[in-house]
This record gives sequence, C-alpha cells and structure tokens, in this order.
Amino acid sequence: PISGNPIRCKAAICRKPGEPLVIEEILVAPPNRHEVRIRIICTSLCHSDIIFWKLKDFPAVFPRILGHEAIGVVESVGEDVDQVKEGDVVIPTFMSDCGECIDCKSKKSNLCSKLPFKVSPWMPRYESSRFTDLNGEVLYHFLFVSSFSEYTVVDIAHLTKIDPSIPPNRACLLSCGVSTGVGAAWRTANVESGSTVAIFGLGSIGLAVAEGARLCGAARIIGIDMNPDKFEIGKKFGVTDFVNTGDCGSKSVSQVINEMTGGGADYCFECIGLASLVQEAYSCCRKGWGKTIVLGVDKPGAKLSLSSFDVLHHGKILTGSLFGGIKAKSDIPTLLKRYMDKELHLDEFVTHEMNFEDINKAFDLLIQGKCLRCVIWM
Ligand code: CXF
Ligand code: ZN
Repeated sequence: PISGNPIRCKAAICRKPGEPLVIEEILVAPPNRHEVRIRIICTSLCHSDIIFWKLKDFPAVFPRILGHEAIGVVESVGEDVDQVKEGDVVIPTFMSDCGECIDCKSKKSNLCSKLPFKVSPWMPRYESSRFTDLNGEVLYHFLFVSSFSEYTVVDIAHLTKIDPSIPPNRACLLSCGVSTGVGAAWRTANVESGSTVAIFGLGSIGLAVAEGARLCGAARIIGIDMNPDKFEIGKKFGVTDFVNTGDCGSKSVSQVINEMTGGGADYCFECIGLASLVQEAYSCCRKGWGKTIVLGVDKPGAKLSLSSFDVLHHGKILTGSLFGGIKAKSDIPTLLKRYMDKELHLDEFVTHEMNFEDINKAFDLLIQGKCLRCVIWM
C-alpha cells in the first residue's frame, strides 16, 4: 500500500532515442514498502546514460528518466525502512547491497542475489514505475535510480547514507563512475603495492582505475589512449607512463606493453567497451599471475575471443567487474573518508558544473569527449 501524496516536480524526460531531453513537470508517487523518495541535490553524467539514451532496440523503453550517478536527501520513507529517515543525505547506486543474501554477506562478491542487477525499466522489487507525466502516461525508470528528476524513488537496498558535511558535487561521483574505477583496482584486482598496471582508455573510468591503483601503491601505471593529451590529465591520477595508440607503428599495443614491462603488466584494465581490446589487454598481462579486468560496456551480444594458449599455458586470469566490486553501503563511506582525509582525489574529475536546465549541454560535452565529470545542480 502506498501512502502519502504524489509530488509534482521537474524532470528531464528522454522521449525518443538520441533526441534532446525535455524538461517537463511530472508526478512522483510516494515510496512503496522498502522504498525511499529522495530529492536529488546533484547528479552527474556517466557514459552509460549516453549508451541507453541512444539505444533504439535493446530494450526500447521510452519515455524514460535517465541518470544514475547522484546524491540526494530523503524526503519520505515507505513502510519497513529503518536505515534512513527524512533529512538524511544518501547516495543511490545501480547495484543493490541488501546485506542479507549469501553474496552480500561474502567479502568475495558485490553481486547481490536478493535484488540482482538487471537492466530493467521498473523499480527493483516491483514491476512498476513511480513516475507519470501530467497526461497520466507512465515514465520508465533507469538503473533503479533515475536521477534526472528533482525527486525520485529508490529502493532502500540501493541507497547508502553518508556524512552530510561532504560536498555533494564531489560525493555524487562515488555513485557510479569513480567507485567503479577505483573499486576495480582496489576490490576486483586487489592491486598490490609495487605492481605494474596497464589501463586501456583514460576516460573517467580509466582515470579512476589509475587513482585506485595509485592508492594501492602501484609502482608503474601505464595509460593507453589515442588522445595524447590524456597523459597530462592522467598524471594527476598517478599515471606514470603513456602509450599513444597512434604511435605504435607496425606493432600492436599489446606488443608495446609486453616490451615495456618485460613480459606483461601485473594487472590490465579494459575501460573502453570494445571486445577486441579485451583481447589486447589479455595478451599483455603477465603469465602466471596476470589479471585482466573488463570494465567497458560493449554492445549486447559482443563476443570475446582469447588465445587458448594464453589461457592454458600462461595461467592468466580474466574477470569482469560490475561497479568495481564495490559494496555500496560499506565501501562508499570508506572512500568518502579517504577523500576527506585528502587521500582520494575527486576534485580533478569534475571538469564542468551546470544547472539542470542545461542538461543537454552536458550530454554534448560528454559525447564530444570534452569533459570528465559534469555535475548538474538540481
Ligand atoms: C553500467 C554497467 C553495465 C550495465 C549498465 C550500467 N554501469 C554504470 O554505468
Ligand atoms: Zn554509470
């Protein structure tokens, strides 16, 4: 049973794939059982928003409210919510952390099996939406967050309460991209001090991997990108060496990395979203203990092809990393404390800030590769 009143507020609606978002008044229903209605303070744009904004066929769900990297304040709570109360500052995440299932209880995984991650147009616990437009038409959710709205409803398993004194335009980065990259080095790879790391793609995710590897004490962090300007940017996050893919001549990138490292990097991260690059990364991680971590999102159905020689004779490990292996409710507060202690760099990721009305400009900047993180104030 839903009690309380709907809230009328502004949201940026994606009505058709690839078309500018339209800011409209909508109605946001009160939170159902286990749900929380939050007022978004700020949200930032992540590349997955662009991917799903453009996606025509898989699965075509429009009209939809995108956005999944954000921070907000609790407006009201549904039944059986005891972890947060009105006024608490919270970070929503596309991954849940129920804290009760076998996976949440294990320190080896962040893949909650009570509310497993899927690309769904609904709330996680009920096949329904909390949004309607003023004509009564249902608006679909996105990644269980839908933060391009002044108010949204999020399941309690997808919310982490944080220290309200942390600047929101920094804390929001932990909601997706920075946690994913830093976590991939820290949680999924468990990078050891003194090791060598190779990062394919220095967008926000790749740079966050560098930052995570730097915090783990990696000795050498090799950035790989087609844009030579990325070396200077990367240095702020611990990148020590750079390979410009345009300068490799007749050699493949993996050959160059294998030569630079005398047999491969200890950890390789694919941060672009190209199956072909996973192959390259895998062939330049060190035999015996090398680990390749896949972070990029390729098209649905994209297939990997690996050298069976590398797998069998070289004993290398290949693994994926969803949300960097981060457990939201325990790891996000830890990372935020490291930011407050001036260890974790966050400020350097925020290249732009703007008002909600200008959200389509943020899309343009990210599509053109002109920004790392653009924070949007609601
Ligand atoms: C992605 C990870 C792969 C599925 C869609 C969401 N993460 C966040 O941007
Ligand atoms: Zn994201």
